[in-house]
Amino acid sequence: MTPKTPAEIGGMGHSVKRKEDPRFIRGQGTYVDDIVLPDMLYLDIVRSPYAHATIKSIDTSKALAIPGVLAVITGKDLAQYNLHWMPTLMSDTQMVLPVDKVMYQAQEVAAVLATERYIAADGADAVEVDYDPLPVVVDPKKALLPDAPVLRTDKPDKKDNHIWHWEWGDRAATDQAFKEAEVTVKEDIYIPRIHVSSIETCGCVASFDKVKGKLTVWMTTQAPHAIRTVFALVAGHVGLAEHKIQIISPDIGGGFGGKVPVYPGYVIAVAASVLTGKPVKWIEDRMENIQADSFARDYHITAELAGKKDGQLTALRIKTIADHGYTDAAANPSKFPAGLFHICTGSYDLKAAHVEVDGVYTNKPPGGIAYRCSFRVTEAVHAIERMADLMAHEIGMDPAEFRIKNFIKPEQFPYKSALGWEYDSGDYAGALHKAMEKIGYAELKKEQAEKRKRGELMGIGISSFTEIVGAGPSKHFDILGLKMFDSAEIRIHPTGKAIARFGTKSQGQGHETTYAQIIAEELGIPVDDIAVEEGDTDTAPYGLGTYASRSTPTAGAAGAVAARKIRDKAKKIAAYLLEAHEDDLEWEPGKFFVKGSPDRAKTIQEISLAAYTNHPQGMEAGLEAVSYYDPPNLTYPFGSYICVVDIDKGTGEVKVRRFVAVDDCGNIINPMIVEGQIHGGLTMGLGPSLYEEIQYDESGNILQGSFMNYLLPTAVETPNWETDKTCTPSPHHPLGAKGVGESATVGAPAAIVNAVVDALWHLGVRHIDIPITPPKVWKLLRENGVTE
Ligand code: MCN
Ligand code: CUM
Repeated sequence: MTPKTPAEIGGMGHSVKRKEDPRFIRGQGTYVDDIVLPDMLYLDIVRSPYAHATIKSIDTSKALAIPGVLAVITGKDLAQYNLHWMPTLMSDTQMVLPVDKVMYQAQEVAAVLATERYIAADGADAVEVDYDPLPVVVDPKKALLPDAPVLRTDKPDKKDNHIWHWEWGDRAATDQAFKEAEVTVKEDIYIPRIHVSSIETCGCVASFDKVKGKLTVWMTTQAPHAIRTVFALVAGHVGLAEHKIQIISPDIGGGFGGKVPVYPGYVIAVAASVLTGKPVKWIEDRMENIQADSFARDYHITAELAGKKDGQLTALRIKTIADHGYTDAAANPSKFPAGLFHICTGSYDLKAAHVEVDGVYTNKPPGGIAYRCSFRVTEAVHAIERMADLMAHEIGMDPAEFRIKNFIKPEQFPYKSALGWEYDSGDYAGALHKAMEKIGYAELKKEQAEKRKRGELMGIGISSFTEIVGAGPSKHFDILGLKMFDSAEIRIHPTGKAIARFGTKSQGQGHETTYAQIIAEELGIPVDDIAVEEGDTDTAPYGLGTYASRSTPTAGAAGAVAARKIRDKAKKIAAYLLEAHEDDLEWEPGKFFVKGSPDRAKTIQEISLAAYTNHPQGMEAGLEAVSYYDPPNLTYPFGSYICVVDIDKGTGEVKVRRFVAVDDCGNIINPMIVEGQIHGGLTMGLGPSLYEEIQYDESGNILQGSFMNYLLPTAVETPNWETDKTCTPSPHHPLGAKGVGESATVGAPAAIVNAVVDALWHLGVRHIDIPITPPKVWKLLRENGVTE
């Protein structure tokens, strides 16, 4: 797309350098832990060594004897104010601090308040808790057995560990299609628990001003307004009304979905500040972050695909057990307990589909956050892209040809999927062809055939994913009743400079730059003249926050709509100044001019000044607008990824030799930022594919509780990503843009697994669960006599 604005204005399509970077690269960002207030106290948390145990007693005397320790807060203290439990995003309940039992290892048990951070930590070590261990349930399938101990004894009516059953689609039509199928394939696919490892851990500074009765909380949250409302609803009975609560998300060092939930530490810090009248800081350390914060995925999927011998797919059937840990704290739109998992028909034109998911309690920390994926889409994409590959291999058809045969065709858009989604636009074959050309697919196939003769293990894997982002149309999507719109508010100052505030909150995505570009595009005001703010609930308009790659589809659209309202008013002012009729004016970036006489023009800066100094009589002064944008549909970005792997026969190590990613997110605001999003996203797709997994032993002990064994890819493991794009605008978004922040993380794992299985198919290998670690592959090679 050629930009419509010149580089000095920097509207859409310009790779404007990020306005936020000068402060970040100089170490001048303001993160929560940078906030220091006078008389600030520090909180540290006592955590449970047991995954399931009764608390017999808590002895705080030794802790309280330490000079500087001011208080030890327990569940019983919070229970006096009915703050020992809190609601989760899925209307379940979660302990802030336990009164009688703990439900997972590293759960919060008590909190120590002290004058200094290290004194608080010493205090936490000195708290003595007497536990009585209870039987532990870690396997969700065992949790469903009739003799399994019931975990949620706090719910008097709960007689098992089953949380909910959810199903979608046409069961009868799907069963019928399977009966009539010429070929079917079936596979168990486990998508393990993983952990968001943002550079900055979670934390807050809570400051309650007893005189003003106002609570200010700086916190690492992706959704400040929603948090404010939830705080007001939960703590209204202790006098915290919504206008007396200010949530500020300052700079955030990565969110990736892990900073959507409310963690107990936030609530305890707020309670401590309200009780003491002093500011209280709580910052997780790295181990607490990895062991106790909410986790992603943990989906036990059984998928079946039906089709004809010629490769035509007909139907998909999926059953899933979702391990939620001890509470359902998943970050999903309220009406969808399994998120948008029913995007699992993917990029294919299927006649019928049916999907079932059962949520289960186990003795683990809460699961169900999204790990750079809008609500279970990675799980869905992984399932369909694995199954498509399995089917192609099964019938002996090239996986690329197989996909092209089954893709939804460009002329079928808007396309209604078998599970009810209306895909907005796409050209799936276009993206796959581009990827095949870029990687040299045909030559790679030849190379693979030759290598196979020599006994070398090389695989080629494709993933042609469809993402679903931008929740959302508020008729379907809400979180605890809050409709999922988003907002923008723009004010133009008399000198033609602007401030714009949004209801979302960047965690590294570059909104200060890209939102300014959207306004520059619409009003012709240079990017440098537009200040963008987010994350302060006292100043920003109400919005639902940044996750699910929704900022561009929702708040970005709101920015364009608000800017257009301003342009409409600017046109009236220009007509007045130019003594012309409005209908005779034309717009080009940055000015209105009289049709046919380009010299008779007024720049947006001149118009801005006139809005405060010389506006028409009867018109309100000023130049500003607000938009609360409720998207008519979601956006459906897509892409085709091709991965080439070589497998070391001696060690089982998988090496990603090449990875080509062709993405399509419609019209692009900032190509450099989008490329950065894709690079980061691909690396976050690589991690879980080859390295990352959180496991528990039978007693509920976490096995990957630190970066010693929870492995993240570094620059050494990360291949050279080769990226490219196609552009299929969204027909309903004001700028034709789709979200992109999560596409690569969602799409990449299946390409990697498909490549590994492709390398090993001739040995009889049909599937490998991620992460594909060297021991897993080595075992397969050994079983097949390839290695000793
Ligand atoms: N963009 C663009 N043109 C498009 C689409 C997007 O220029 N057609 C730009 C946007 O303007 C924005 C960025 O790309 O600057 C991402 O936009 P979008 O896809 O709308 O996603 P969000 O801004 O809502 O970001 C959320 C998404 C999610 S959900 C996760 S998880 C994730 C991700 O972004 N977390 C991140 N990328 C991240 N990047 C960083 N650095 N840190 C995180 O925590
Ligand atoms: Cu999906 S993790 Mo992001 O939605 O913040």
